[in-house]
Amino acid sequence: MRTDRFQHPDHYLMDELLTEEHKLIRDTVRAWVKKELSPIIEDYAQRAEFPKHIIRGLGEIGAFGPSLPAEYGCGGMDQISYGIIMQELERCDSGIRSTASVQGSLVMYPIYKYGSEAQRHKYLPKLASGEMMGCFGLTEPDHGSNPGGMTTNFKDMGDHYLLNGAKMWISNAPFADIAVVWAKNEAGKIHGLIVERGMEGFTTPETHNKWSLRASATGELVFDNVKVPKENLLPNISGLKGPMGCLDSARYGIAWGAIGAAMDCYDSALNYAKERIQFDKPIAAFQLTQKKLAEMLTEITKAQLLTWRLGVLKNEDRATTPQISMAKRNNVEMALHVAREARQIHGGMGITGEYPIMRHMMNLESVVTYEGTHDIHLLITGMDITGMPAFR
Ligand code: TGC
Ligand code: FAD
Repeated sequence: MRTDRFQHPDHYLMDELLTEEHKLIRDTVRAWVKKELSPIIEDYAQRAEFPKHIIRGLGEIGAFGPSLPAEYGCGGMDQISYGIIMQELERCDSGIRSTASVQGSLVMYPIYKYGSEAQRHKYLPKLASGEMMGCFGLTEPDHGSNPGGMTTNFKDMGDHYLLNGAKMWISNAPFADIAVVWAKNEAGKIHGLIVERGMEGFTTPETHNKWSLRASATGELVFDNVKVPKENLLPNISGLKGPMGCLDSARYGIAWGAIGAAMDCYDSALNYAKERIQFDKPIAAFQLTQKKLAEMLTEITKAQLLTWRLGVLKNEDRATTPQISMAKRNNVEMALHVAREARQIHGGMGITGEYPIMRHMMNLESVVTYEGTHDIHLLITGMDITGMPAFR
């Protein structure tokens, strides 16, 4: 791996919209990434291994639940700071951003938003520091885009609940200490349960042979008559709006994160194009290379502006699900396109681990599918425009 000399493109002077605190957060996370992650990420991705030793460092830089309140050991930051942290992590690797966004938006957020005071105090400080890691179980083998059809279920046994079923494609599952699991009660109503590693009948087999998100651990959650204590039910939510509310927060983070991956591809392509000589000239001097670079920068800039405005609305608690969908969908597609163009500029070198391009491109093939596929987000926008759901 080459020395990480990343500099972000800022064609529309977006930095002027950031506060001094935002810039400090960005510089701190970027410096940490350059020192601790950039030198090792390619090797871990090639070996399809999550670098577990970085978890405490992620906690120290405030990557876990940055916008949750300080009284639970969290950062108490605004939503733009959260976005910036996700952007800096995904600039290095989508799998690392995944680990942080699952922990913050999909595990800590529901415990904070829907949990009891006792659950908040028990779990949030340890999750914020990385002493404890979590995962989020919504998707099932037969229910991905349609999570409302889930069959994982629990029965009230008087002094405990009995949980049965299986979840699939779960980020962080193989090493998580706890899982926030969405399951139906006997009345068919969806609830959230906190399942702890070590509970009898609970296993987390790892998913192997992924070509994407290789530096992130993915697995299943299998529940075979798991006795879950009653105090582990999230008391303040029922229905699909519980998990969907968490997804709004995670999808918002992905919208920022995808720009990070795109910026890294652009930065690498620009540097390569200036250095690579063909026909006695740097390839950056050819019009066709300039077209690629100019279009990459244009799309990144448009995504930066879209996401900035979304962050402002999120800070004001006014960002809607369709607005978040539009940004997630647009930015991930944009990043995939930028990665493909960057791969071409790098020629044959673009397929090697010497450059981050192929890793970003393969990662983004998961990002475009998880947290709602590209087409599901289009349908969410379509429903918003017309008032007519076209999901079924
Ligand atoms: P629908 O009838 O539209 O809604 C059912 C109930 O849910 C409410 N709701 C929301 N509430 C809050 N926020 C949202 N974003 C919400 N979306 C829906 C809705 O108001 C309703 O509430 P109520 O009280 O009226 O019952 O639901 P539907 O069954 O028609 O499905 C709609 C659809 C397809 C849009 C939705 O289910 C969907 O978005 N599907 C995609 C599934 C998805 O995104 N899965 C993600 C799994 S987690 C993951 O991928 C983590 S990857 C992490 C990483 O590594 O980074
Ligand atoms: P399907 O729902 O089967 O979709 C297949 C295709 O059909 C897609 O193109 C889709 O757009 C299309 N389609 C489906 N319904 C419609 C429709 N109504 N109209 C038009 N087209 C439609 N889930 C979790 O719960 N927790 C996690 O931590 C998690 N991490 C993940 C990590 C990775 C690496 C991956 C790949 C996935 C992860 N997921 C997780 C699951 C992810 O959210 C699902 O893969 C995603 O929601 C899509 O579900 P599916 O794969 O079953 O595809």
